[in-house]
Amino acid sequence: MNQEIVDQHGVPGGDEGRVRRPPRRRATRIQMRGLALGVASLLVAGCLGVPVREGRGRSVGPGVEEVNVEAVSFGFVPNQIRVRAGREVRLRVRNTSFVKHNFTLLSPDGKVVKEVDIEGGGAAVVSFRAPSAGRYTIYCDRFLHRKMGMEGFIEVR
Ligand SMILES: [Cu+2]
Repeated sequence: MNQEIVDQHGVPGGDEGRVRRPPRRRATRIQMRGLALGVASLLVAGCLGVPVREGRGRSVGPGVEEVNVEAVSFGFVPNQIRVRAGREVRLRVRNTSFVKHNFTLLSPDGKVVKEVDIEGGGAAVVSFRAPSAGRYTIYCDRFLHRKMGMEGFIEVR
């Protein structure tokens, strides 16, 4: 009630904050709508997280390749990893965010090879043997994380 009177009559010396409130609300609503549309289109495109970041296994011993992977909200860095076939691949995954993430590795035929939860600030070593060429999938299985960008692949060749 009090606010309406101030708005209608523009009482001098009235509460400035109250007088200006309606336009500010409208602006916020428009911004929110823009944000929602942006998020929706990114979800459709499936690329709300980090951009493409390429990585390569580096040799750390006979037949062993290692890759450092960072789990962030929401993505893996790198998220397109290349390793050589016939090696043991060691992924050192560090979760540098404050929330729990997960690292799931699927073989080229879609079977779960490894699956591990990593607490915020934690780390895990995910090792697997990649006998032949093919594309392995990596993603985080936490609710909606994959949709928000936590996915990528490991190309064995
Ligand atoms: Cu996650």
